[in-house]
Amino acid sequence: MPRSPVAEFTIDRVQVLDQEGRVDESLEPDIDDERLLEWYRTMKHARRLDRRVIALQRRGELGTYAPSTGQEAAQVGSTAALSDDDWTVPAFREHPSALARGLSAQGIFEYAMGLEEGGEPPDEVPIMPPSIAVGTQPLHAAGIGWAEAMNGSDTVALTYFGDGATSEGEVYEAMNLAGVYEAQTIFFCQNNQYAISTPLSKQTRAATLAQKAVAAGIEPIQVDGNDILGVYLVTQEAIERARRGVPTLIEATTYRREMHTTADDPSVYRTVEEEEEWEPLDPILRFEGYLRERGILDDETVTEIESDIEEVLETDLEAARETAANADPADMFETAYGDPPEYLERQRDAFLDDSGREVAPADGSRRGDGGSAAAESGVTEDAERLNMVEAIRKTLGAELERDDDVLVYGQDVGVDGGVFRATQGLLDTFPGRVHDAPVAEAGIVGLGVGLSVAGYRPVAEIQFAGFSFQAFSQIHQHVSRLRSRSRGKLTCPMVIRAPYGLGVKALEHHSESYEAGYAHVPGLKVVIPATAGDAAGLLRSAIRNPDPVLFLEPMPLYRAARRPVPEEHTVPLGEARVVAEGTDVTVVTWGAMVREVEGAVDASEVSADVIDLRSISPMDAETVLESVRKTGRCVVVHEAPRTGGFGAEIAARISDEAVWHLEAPIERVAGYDVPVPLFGREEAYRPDEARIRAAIERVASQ
Ligand SMILES: Cc1ncc(C[n+]2csc(CCOP(=O)(O)OP(=O)(O)O)c2C)c(N)n1
Repeated sequence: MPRSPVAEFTIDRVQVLDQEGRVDESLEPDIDDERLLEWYRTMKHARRLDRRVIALQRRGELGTYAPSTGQEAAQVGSTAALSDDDWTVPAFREHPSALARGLSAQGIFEYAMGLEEGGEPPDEVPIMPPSIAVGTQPLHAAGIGWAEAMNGSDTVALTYFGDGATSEGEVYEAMNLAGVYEAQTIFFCQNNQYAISTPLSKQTRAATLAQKAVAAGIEPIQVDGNDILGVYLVTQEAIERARRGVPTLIEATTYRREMHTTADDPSVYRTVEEEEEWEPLDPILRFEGYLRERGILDDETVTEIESDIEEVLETDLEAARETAANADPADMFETAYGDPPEYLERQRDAFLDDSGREVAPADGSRRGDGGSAAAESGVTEDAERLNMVEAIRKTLGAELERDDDVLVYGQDVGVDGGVFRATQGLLDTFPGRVHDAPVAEAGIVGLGVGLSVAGYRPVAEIQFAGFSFQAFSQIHQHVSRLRSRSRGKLTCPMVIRAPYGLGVKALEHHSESYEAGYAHVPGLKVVIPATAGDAAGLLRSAIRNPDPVLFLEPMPLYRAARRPVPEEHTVPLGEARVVAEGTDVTVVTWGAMVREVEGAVDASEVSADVIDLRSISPMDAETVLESVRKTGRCVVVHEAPRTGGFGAEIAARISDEAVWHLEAPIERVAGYDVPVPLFGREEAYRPDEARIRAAIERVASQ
């Protein structure tokens, strides 16, 4: 039998109410009249909300809005199947679902007014704020569903996304990861036939979207998405399966009857005839037919419901207008961080006093105590001596021990102990809390958002920092912004560890140093230890920090000399370390370059302050500035390409606040502006002692 089928699949489609609103009694769910009327009311509410928002948008009062007209059954039917504790993880068109969860339209109006207030989830409803980046939020539902599975709870997470989103890799990653981790997650795809102007036929060659579940090994089902009873039924079944650790992809076929958003004109890409074909299939019409047939709806009730909705919408709109009238622009500073950098406070002060200039006090009074010559503050010689990788491993173990919410996961971190052995042995000591992950960086980071929301403190490993780019969307769009998006209600205190930098002669993409790019992501903190003690101290602080932290581990230092690392050692984020004190020049650096700089300074006759920045974001500008005010000279050394590197930011800060103290131009010793070469030319690219020494001597001699 040289060739035989190894897998076969079928996709079922469910319809309970046919196109005329006739019910298939064998499938009809048992729902009481009051509840059915409530669903109807919510659908009408959402429909009317669309009309109201579109009118207000046309008048210029509201901004861009994505209507849900035509998709009410898909959303209300699925949300109705959830319990109060279950999560919904929406995209941006899920107004009927939000109303079905008991949210008022006030938030929807506010969001359309461009106010974060509208995305702030109410305390009592487990719902994520809107997610605008297509296809990115299913990973969060996978993370929540995984967390709930680990908690042994019955809670599930249901995420909404569109047909277009199924073309995004992150949606596949989400389904695949949910399958692997037996996450209690339901993936609800509203196939409304279009992604803006792109019809389904141009989105995929697949005959159904439901079958995309098959590749991920989760359950597929298709339902007539304009049939609220069918949607309710399949969602109920999916919830039951999810509670047993079997995720489902539901494809609800429907039609977006309005424009994509208020900025869109559908007449450009579809015909009126096509729109008219869908008219009789409208979900509200069909449900109304069923309710009338059942004898629980008549013209009078419809009128009553409609006028009640008008009243409620008016009240909600007024409340939203009031929010807008009282919205404080300075609010944007309040929720970017749980533990904000002090310079953000100065930016806020400058914003508030309209001076437009944020200046630190010249006496350096805001300086942290990191700027002391006690090279590794708190490190005593009698502490256990560890190299960096041992220090990281030990700290991870200690934090797993200390806090049950800490969870370690990533590629090969379990049995293998990580490719650098940073997690070796942890799986044995903490079974169930150390997890191998599939090769899916966006997935690994995106899961962390869901895990965080569900109460965990995820410590994820990206195998090499050069592959963090695969996760950049999640880091930039969600990890760093969840706190501000939800106005502090939901946070993502995750740590993303990644081996980083040049020096181990690895393959392409294994040696990048993109700290400047990550420092450019507000809401995210970026740290780079240069010693074993700092690795332990910074990692411990990072895990306990309320904000997400990217923790970059210089590979050539992993197995450098063992240094004393005290138990329970912590190093505050945002404080530089003064490695050596001198008088003539300030050298600022971090990571593996610290060692090179020390060598260069030792080899030269120049008396230098050597500052290991340790935290790239927030950076300890005061320690740098104070030193430059003393020496009048500065050299910045980093591996990353010179242009746009973090050295430019340091030079700018010196220009802002200490330029009159300078006696020579600032020099940057950096990688060249070329892609990091393969290791055959790595030595030529990487700043070495000779280049650094020459720069220090040049600057010192001016
Ligand atoms: C990652 C990303 N790419 C592009 C966009 C711009 N965009 C907004 S909505 C949309 C189409 C989404 O289609 P679909 O997933 O079918 O959802 P629908 O809008 O139909 O609800 C696009 C391309 C975006 N928001 N995010």
